[in-house]
Amino acid sequence: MSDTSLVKISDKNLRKTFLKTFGWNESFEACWASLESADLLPGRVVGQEKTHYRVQLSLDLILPGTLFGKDRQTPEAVGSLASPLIPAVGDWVSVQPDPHEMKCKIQSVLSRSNVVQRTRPGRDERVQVMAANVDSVFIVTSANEDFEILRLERFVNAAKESGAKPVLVISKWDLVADEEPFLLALHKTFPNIETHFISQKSPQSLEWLNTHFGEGRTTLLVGSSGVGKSSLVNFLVGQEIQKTQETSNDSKGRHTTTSRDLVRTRFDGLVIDTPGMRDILSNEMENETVDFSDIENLILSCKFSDCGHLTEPGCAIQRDLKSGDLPRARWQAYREFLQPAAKSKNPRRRV
Ligand SMILES: Nc1nc2c(ncn2[C@@H]2O[C@H](COP(=O)(O)OP(=O)(O)OP(=O)(O)O)[C@@H](O)[C@H]2O)c(=O)[nH]1
Ligand SMILES: [Mg+2]
Ligand SMILES: [Zn+2]
Repeated sequence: MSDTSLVKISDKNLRKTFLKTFGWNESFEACWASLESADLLPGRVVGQEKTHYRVQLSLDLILPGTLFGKDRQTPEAVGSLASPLIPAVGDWVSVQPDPHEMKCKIQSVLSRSNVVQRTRPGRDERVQVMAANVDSVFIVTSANEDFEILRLERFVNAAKESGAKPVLVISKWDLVADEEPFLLALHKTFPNIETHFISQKSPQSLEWLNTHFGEGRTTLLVGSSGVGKSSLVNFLVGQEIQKTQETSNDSKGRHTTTSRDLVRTRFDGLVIDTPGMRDILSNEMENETVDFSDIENLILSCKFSDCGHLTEPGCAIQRDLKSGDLPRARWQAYREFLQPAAKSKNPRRRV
């Protein structure tokens, strides 16, 4: 870490500006006050890809963050709501910066104001936190075959359950020949949900975004792959920071975005881009290549940090495989994911 970065993150005024800009509020402040925080700094998790985190520590400093040190401790939860042990994007965390290695260690997760989560249907009903401390959720769907009212309803309900405000964003409006069926269906099912029709080709259709974002407000984008979430993020930031890509026509689909990223918009406020997700009720076939957080979280509770998950005592994977809580197929998929070169009769599907 350069000396200037160190000065910046320890400067009180700069810290204040950073915190305000990134959505810090009184309840985080209260939570922070309860911490023994002499050598810790508050940061917001702005990136998550599997167990790799990126933590924003000042307006212009983001450090890679690890969950635990050699002692493999999971971070401590502070406060009550959800008492998270595993941070998600959007979480406020306390970190110990490591100036030599240019990284930081996540020590604790501050009490969340809310979480948006998805459910894996099945007998164990696993839930997976998509993002924490979210004010609104843009449910993005393109005005083509992706448009499906029942699915949108599930997203709207998940947003409502989280306490965040759902906003329907119907994208690629430039491709629509007949607007009527979309308008009718939306009006019938979601008369009270804020709805916007956007096209990246029409600046007018994007004007409402000027007023949506206020300082520190966090908006999460969800929706299928290829509906234009990252294109929207690029517009909001005013720069091509996220890769976007034409979706393939071979019905296999593919994810252009593979991580969850929180960035600051040029309208103030923050936006979280996510990998495409067709449904909030995930079925096992979807997103397997990009999201194994259920397994990674499980591995954290194996007794030994170098557990091979075969015959070691205290292995959480073996335990859950035995009980059936972890389906064998999913474990297999995870192992194939780690060794993509391994030949498999059933190549992993990319959705
Ligand atoms: N015609 C039209 N195309 C658009 C619009 N917005 C985005 N696209 C195109 O749609 C394709 C997919 O856009 P992305 O922004 O990568 O989609 P995404 O939702 O981020 O996809 P994932 O990262 O895979 O989840 C790109 O080729 C974009 O240029 C729009 O308003 N109109
Ligand atoms: Mg994307
Ligand atoms: Zn194990």
